[in-house]
This record gives sequence, structure tokens and C-alpha cells, in this order.
Amino acid sequence: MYSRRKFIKVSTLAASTLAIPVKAADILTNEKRPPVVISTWDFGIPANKEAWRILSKGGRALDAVEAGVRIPEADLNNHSVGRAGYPDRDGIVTLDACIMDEFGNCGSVAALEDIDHPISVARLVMEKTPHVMLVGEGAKQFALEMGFKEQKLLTPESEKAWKEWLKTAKYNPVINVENQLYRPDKLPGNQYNHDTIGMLALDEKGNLSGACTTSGMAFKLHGRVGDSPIIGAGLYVDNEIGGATSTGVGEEVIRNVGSFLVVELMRNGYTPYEACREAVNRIIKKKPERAKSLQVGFLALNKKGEYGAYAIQKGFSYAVCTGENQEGLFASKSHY
Ligand code: SD4
Repeated sequence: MYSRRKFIKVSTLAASTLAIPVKAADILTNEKRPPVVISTWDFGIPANKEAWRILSKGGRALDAVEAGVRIPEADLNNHSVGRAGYPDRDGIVTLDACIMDEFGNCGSVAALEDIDHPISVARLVMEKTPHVMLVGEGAKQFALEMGFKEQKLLTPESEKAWKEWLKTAKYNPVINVENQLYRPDKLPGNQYNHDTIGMLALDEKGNLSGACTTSGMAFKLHGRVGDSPIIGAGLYVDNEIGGATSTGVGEEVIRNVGSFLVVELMRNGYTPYEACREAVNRIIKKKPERAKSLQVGFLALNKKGEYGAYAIQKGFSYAVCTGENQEGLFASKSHY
């Protein structure tokens, strides 16, 4: 158990070595805060609004994040999340998602085929099984047992984009970096050039939850799983401290256990922005050359309702929804 005394000790150490101001009392209070929900990318705006319908009525953050991310999951114009996601290099759509509640419960599915709304399957893994993660065929079997319908996910637009990619790609999957190189928005039918939705919410009771869902890296190797369904990598929530989520090249996020790191940095007194920036800097420090053509972004929300983001490259946006403004959209600061 993380005692208050230990917290203050660690925080003081962090403050003395890193010169970050620490307000231990602020971070660990259970005061009620006005609800807030934040999400990665522009498509977070409609997702946040759906979550807000629940939060604004005093609903639970967990219900809000599930309902919220189901919006991009169902959007047939969104080719990086859910139903209409781009397939892997073999033309198979595989979906990844995870969810985490205020009690530290979590559920996850990876490489799920033929089932839409992976976030809801992930929630059922959390609530109906003693496990955290189900993958591939087993995840599909579980979804079918839970009443989900088997369906073909590959849309005509996604199939067309995949066939275009096959002509030149030489089976070399690439992820987009918004300000250079590869732009999936140039591919036919893709309304968005951005990726995973990670959503974090604080409800009226002061409880935090998060959800993360994606079709992953377009045209990836079959069976490849990114950070998004991995608790601690693509998403982490600690109801005492805050939550974090990520987008971008999942392999780098997994290598650095990114979202867990962001939350632990907030525990040690960093603001959400500072924590996201430090997590990004760790990735850059390990691979400075590779980082020049790599995108990773983190988004974080703390127990006080403060939020922040940071990315390696320009172009990462995040949506913020509060009682005052349900359509907030911000450009994240970035290293480059
Ligand atoms: C993945 N992190 O599968 C996801 C994809 C993504 O911006 O977010 N791209 O690696």
C-alpha cells in the first residue's frame, strides 16, 4: 500500500532532484470536482460529447468512457478505430481495446476479428471473467458467448486502401507521422489521418476511468498488437492520482510502459503536461535518430481535473469537454 508518508518522501525527492513543485495535499484529496472528459485527436470531440451525456447527469466515468469511444468505433469514415479500421497486411481487420475503472479493474482484447465495439468486449472481460486480457480467436469466442454478432469488418473503402498499399508497400508497415512522410489521409476514403482514441474521464464523484481503442497500425503484420490494449502502455488509471493514454507507434510506448510512467510521474508531483513531456523525452533519449521520424503522444488527466499532453511530433490534437465547453480542441506541444 502506498502510504501518505511514503508519498511525501518520494515527492520531496522528486522535487529536490527535478525542481518540480509538489503539492501532495492537492493530489490526494477526494474532493468533488466538476466532471471533465478528454480524448486524443479531433475525433475525440464527438466522442467526448457522448461521454458528457453520462457525466453531466452524474453518471459514472466508466460508463462515460465506454459510451464515448463507441462513437469513433462505429464511424464508417474512421479508418483507424473500430468497425471500419484499416486491415493488416493480409487484409484482415484486427481490433485492440482496453478499459480501466476507478477500482483498478481492467479488461482488454487484442487482435479481435469479426466483432465490432471491442471496447465493450473489453469491459465484459473485466466484469465477467477473472482475467484481464483475451486475444485473437479466444477473444472472438468470448464475444460471441456474450451475444456479440459475427460480422465482416472490412469495408469497401478499407479494402480499396489496402489494395492500393499492396502495390507499393512491399509488406513494410508504417505508421503516420503527421508532419512528414506518410499520410494515410491521402488514402482513399480516409476522413481522418489520425489514430487511436484514448479517453480519460473524471466524474462528479471524483472518480477516474479510461478507455483506449484502435485498429492499430494500418497494414501491420497479422497478429501484431500495439500499445492500445496493454494496460500500463496504451492506458493506465490510478484513481488516487490520475490517468494517461497514448497514441502513435505502439512499440515505443510498450518499450517504455508509457501510460504507467506518466501516472507515476504525476504521483511524484509532475503536472499532467510535465509528466507527458518527460515520458516522451525518455523515448527520444533512447532513440534520438529514430525519434525524428516517429510519432508518440501522451494525454493525461489528474485527480484535480487538470489535463495536459505532449508528443514527439507536431500535429497531435486532443479534445476536452467540460461544463463550459463541450467542443474544446487543443494542439499538443511537441518536441519537434
Ligand atoms: C498502435 N498506438 O497500434 C496504436 C496506433 C496509434 O497513432 O495510436 N497510432 O500502435
